[in-house]
Amino acid sequence: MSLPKKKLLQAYRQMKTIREFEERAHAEIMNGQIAGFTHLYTGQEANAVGVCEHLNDEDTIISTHRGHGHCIAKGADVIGMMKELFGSSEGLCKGKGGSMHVADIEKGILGANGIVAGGPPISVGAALAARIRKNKRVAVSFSGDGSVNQGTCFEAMNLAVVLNVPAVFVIENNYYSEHTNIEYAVGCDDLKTRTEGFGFPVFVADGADFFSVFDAAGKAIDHARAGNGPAGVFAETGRFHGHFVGDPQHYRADGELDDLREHSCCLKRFREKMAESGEVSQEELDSIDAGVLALIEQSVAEAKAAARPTPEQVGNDVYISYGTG
Ligand SMILES: Cc1ncc(C[n+]2csc(CCOP(=O)(O)OP(=O)(O)O)c2C)c(N)n1
Ligand SMILES: [Mg+2]
Repeated sequence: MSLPKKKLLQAYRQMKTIREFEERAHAEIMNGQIAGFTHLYTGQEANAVGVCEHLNDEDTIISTHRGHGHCIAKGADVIGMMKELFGSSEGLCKGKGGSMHVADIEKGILGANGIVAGGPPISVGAALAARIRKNKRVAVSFSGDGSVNQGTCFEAMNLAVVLNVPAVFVIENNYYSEHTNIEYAVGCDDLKTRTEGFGFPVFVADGADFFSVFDAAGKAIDHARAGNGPAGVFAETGRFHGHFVGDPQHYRADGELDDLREHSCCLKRFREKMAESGEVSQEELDSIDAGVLALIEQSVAEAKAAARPTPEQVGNDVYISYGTG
């Protein structure tokens, strides 16, 4: 598949930004600088970017507890996000969201979501709004292999077909729900066919390969945007950290993490493809790396210096007033 060079550079920059954001967030959490419960997306970057590169600001995404990557890929401001993780009142959600509730409505980011399979029903609502308004928007939900056993996921998929709405269900199979392997937790070993049983097409991707996800997501999103109803993307990928930061990961096989980082790294794969095709030089990618590292450094410096919420602000932006009229 050939893509304009600008698009290739953008895709690599986005994946690298997510990787460095996550690795730095990990370091800052371990240093005690970031409080709260955090789930890192490292290793799964190609999924978020391969999907979001097809979307515009008006399209919506709804994310998961592992949501930083989805938000960055959809265009969330990286400095605002780092401030949010640091609990600053200058953060994207004024410090009230934190890692698991980053949102930016202007960018179509309806929010990360701590409820497993809480996203798919919300995306069906957003897709229904798009269908009624005839605005050609699509509503994407990201969710994991653990979400596909939840009733809310089944109900959302069925309703999306019944209502014929432009919802795209992106399922990221990283083989684990918390510490439980998919082999144990999912009774059916063909999730693509099981999901297609709801009545919409599902496109399978190699979740460590940007081009594979971009291709599958393009087909699903085109299908939904054209008014043909929902579609799905099923991508297999590995997470390079534990379920949450601090997870000792005793459930992993010996060498599993090294193997993932060696053979399932989307950045390495992207570089290898570019070396083969010659479309982008390694030096150009090195220069993106340097720019991303500088941005992440700046985001942490600004987040550390940024204002913290005052006691007076505790109740602000918590409730919406609909007025009395
Ligand atoms: C409804 C609900 N049940 C249980 C949990 C606890 N929980 C948090 S993450 C998680 C596993 C999710 O696995 P998966 O959907 O595969 O996403 P991943 O963590 O692998 O990204 C569980 C069970 C929850 N947050 N919400
Ligand atoms: Mg999982």
